[in-house]
Amino acid sequence: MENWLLKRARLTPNKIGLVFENNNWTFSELKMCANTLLNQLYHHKQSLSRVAVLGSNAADFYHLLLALHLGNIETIILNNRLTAQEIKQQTTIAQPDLIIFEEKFTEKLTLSTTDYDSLSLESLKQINSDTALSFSETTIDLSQTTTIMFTSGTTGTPKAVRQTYENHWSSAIGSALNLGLSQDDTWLMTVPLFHISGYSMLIKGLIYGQTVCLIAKFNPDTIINTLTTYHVTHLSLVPTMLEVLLNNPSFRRLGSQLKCLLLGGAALSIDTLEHCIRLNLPVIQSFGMTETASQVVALNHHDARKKIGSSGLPQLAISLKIADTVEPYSTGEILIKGPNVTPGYLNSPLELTEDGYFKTGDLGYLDNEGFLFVSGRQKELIISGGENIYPLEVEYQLKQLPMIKEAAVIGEQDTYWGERVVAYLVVTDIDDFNTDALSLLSKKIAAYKCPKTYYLVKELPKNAIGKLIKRELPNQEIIRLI
Ligand code: S0N
Ligand code: AMP
Ligand code: MG
Ligand code: MG
Ligand code: MG
Repeated sequence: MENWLLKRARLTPNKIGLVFENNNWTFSELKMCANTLLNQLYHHKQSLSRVAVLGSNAADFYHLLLALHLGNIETIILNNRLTAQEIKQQTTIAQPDLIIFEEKFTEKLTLSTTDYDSLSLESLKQINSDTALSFSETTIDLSQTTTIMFTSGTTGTPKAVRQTYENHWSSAIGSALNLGLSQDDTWLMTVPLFHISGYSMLIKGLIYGQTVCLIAKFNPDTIINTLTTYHVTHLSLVPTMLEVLLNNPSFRRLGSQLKCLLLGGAALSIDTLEHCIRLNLPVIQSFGMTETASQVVALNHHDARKKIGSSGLPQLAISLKIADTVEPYSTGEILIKGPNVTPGYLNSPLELTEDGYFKTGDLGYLDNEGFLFVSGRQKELIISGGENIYPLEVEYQLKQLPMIKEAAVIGEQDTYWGERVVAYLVVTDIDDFNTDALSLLSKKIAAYKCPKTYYLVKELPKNAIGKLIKRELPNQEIIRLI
């Protein structure tokens, strides 16, 4: 297959491919930007097979991702909310040949600079590349890994998910078959480019030939302005973003003009769904993961009323079943097989059933018509505002802090975040406990992982053999609240 950017620039050169802050780029211009950057990159280093990038939702970073796609260079896309320590851990796992970062993130690389060749995007753009280095016109081998994204691991060590061209291709085609496709569709991107929720839109832009309106930071006013100025038809959101937008009267009015409000990354509350249906908002609830290159199950908005709470039907190429049951309404682990599923992690084996299904770690059931209802999780995971947090990682870091003897972290239901991270702590001296120590945590782990509330307790609930019983934590007597 021909490289998607090259092919797209040939098919629809004059169509707008990207809009960002009052500027726009046709697909032909996007190809030129990517070509220039790739040339500059090769002037910096001749041989590159894997590059890590740390950037934000901005045109230059979008161009960089396209350049790496054009050069067929495996791209590790780092979450820019992580701390220097977490980035160090991930680069150690993924071993890039080079790290390219936006200058505003320089301090996040202080721990990695000595180990890796790194270059800011700003200085990359300054490299004199008058002499064009020839790089062969790339064709795509579908089985090849093109992107790597980290997802939280149950053991506290993040897992590096490999995403092949085939994963992205199947995801884009499967999604189009479900959601429909028209030449005039315009997708607004306010989810991060570093998550598959955002990056999958960049890929869809190339494959479908659609315009992507990129937004630097989630903000209702910017979203509303963009919706009106650019005739946006599609908008991807996590539930927290939808909650914010629903409080805005202009959005409640404008949203019904959209074709698709794609919701993913976490469960949406039934109340919110019903509210959307009353407002005639075209909400499409979906289920997907980094490991499946975005949504693999989606609920058509025509079925939304009939199947309230369901994530919908699997895409055409996706086989989905519930572990250990064939009975409808029987709950078990959600198992998935199909071309969207990652071939594996860089640093740990992919958990598959004997018949080759990917074990999602999520719980759910199918109704009598095969609609999926996600009902919980087997894996110990908290999802706050669409970001994943593994309690073990937070507990480990808390226990490293002075005066903390024991720590247990759980998610509490929250109307805004979906789940909010809270910690129960046993400290050495409750009266003298210095809360300043807790602020050290945000140097270790991303701020979104840090507990929003701390409960100081005398002891943690344990069973006879000393194992923590997390479900009993909310019943513990709270001595002090921070
Ligand atoms: C919800 C967001 C936008 C909140 O961020 P915001 O408002 O920009 O916050 P800041 O101003 O940066 O910070 C303010 C304070 O809030 C804390 N904070 C920020 N985010 C969180 C969070 N998630 N949880 C808890 N706290 C948070 C900051 O730390 C700061 O605190 P202080 O002041 O103490 O420093 C933002 O979180 C966001 O962008 N979330 C979305 C992430 C996302 O896209 N997740 C999806 C991941 N999953 C997938 O990609 C697979 C599914 C999928 O593909 C998909 C998903 C959605 C839609 C479509 C699809 C698809 O299938 O295509
Ligand atoms: P990530 O690894 O960041 O891509 O997050 C994927 C996880 O988000 C899944 O394994 C689920 O736990 C959760 N998730 C995604 N979609 C839904 C949904 N519709 N309902 C409930 N949880 C979801
Ligand atoms: Mg550096
Ligand atoms: Mg995950
Ligand atoms: Mg985020």
